Amino acid sequence: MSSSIVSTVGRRVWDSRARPTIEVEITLADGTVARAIAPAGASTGSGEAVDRRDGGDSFGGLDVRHAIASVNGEIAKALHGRDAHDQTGIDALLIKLDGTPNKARLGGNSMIATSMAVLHAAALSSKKPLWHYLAGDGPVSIPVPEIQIFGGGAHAARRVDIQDFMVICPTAGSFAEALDRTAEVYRAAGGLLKARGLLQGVADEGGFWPAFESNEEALDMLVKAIEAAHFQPGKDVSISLDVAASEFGAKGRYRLARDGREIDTEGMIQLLSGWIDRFPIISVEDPVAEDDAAGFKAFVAREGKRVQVIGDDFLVTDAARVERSAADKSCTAVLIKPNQAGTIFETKAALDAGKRNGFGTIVSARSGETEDTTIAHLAVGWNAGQFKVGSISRGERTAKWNEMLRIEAHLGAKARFAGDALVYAR
Ligand code: 2PG
Ligand code: MG
Repeated sequence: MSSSIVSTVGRRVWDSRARPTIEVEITLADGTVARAIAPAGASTGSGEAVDRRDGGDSFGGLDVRHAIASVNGEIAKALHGRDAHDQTGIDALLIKLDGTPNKARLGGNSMIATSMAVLHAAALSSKKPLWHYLAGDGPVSIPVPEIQIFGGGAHAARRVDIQDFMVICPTAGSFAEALDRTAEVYRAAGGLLKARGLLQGVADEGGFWPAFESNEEALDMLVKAIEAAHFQPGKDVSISLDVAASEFGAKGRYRLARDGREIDTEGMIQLLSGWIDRFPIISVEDPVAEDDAAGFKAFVAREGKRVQVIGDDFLVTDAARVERSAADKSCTAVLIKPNQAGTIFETKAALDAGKRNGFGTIVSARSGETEDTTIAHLAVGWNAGQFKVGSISRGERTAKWNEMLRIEAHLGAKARFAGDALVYAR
């Protein structure tokens, strides 16, 4: 068969934090060659597929030689002769081969790079762009981007507690226009920081380094930047937060180092509610820690009509967790990160579970990224409606935004911008 896999090769490449990661290259009988690279998180959920890292001295224990050996050994052997179009069968095979609940044996990193490379090979061999291969001839929408302006939390040495201060423009006419607005806000934010002597470079995902005295000062500054860019906060440009609360909270206690206090779940919810009152926030991710299901429920009950409530560390791109969360109303949206699940099949299952339950679905990059643009295609081909990649600077981020611009341009008049995916605009 022309689309059968004749070789699977793993190699070590580098991510945006100077850490080793895995690229997998698949060759098919028809000569198709396709590649994909595993990303890596920093604020990881405990339920995620785990990366296989070597430990020891080199690169702080983060080397991936063993995981690459698995790709070149048992994975290559198992995939040999398989039809690249049989994604479901190949992913099931990888899961079985690994045999652990959290993918620790082969490594989530080697598995997702392999799974994505197979998907690319199938699309290439069909001579279709990946998004088109996934969507078939059905209608597609271009997702609304949420884009970081200030990076904090684990991505900025915990300089502020909140991890992502982002803007989101559901009222833009197109993806391109949403990026235009964001770039103006980013530029204005840089100008304001410079004027105050606070410009100190960028954090892991390209957002400005948060040299603020409090979390609230960052929100204040974000609104000022939106205004300085001549946009109306809450109308042209709104705010989206990833609190990433598991990074500073557990067992119902939250330590806000920047604000110098420790609060309980109720205090955390009140703090966020106060911000939602005062700032044009329309989306909040991981408002409480991953072990605080009751806190998630309470937050949805209180704020679920005013803001989208996203589970990231809490749902870890896991279909069963999404179903549970829909049943107990603990989220209204799910972040979709392929490497949290470990295979494309499981990633899609989590997205489908979200859609079935009326959740918002946000395809997302990791804080450790590369030039790989697979997620841009997944976001369109799966009609996710929303897309999160970090900031609008640094090449590993712009690679994805720019790929989406190409897809939007290619679709021309058929490109429908999914602004209505965020019904919270207020
Ligand atoms: C997140 C991501 C991206 P990380 O928490 O949503 O911002 O971070 O990849 O470090 O988990
Ligand atoms: Mg997150």
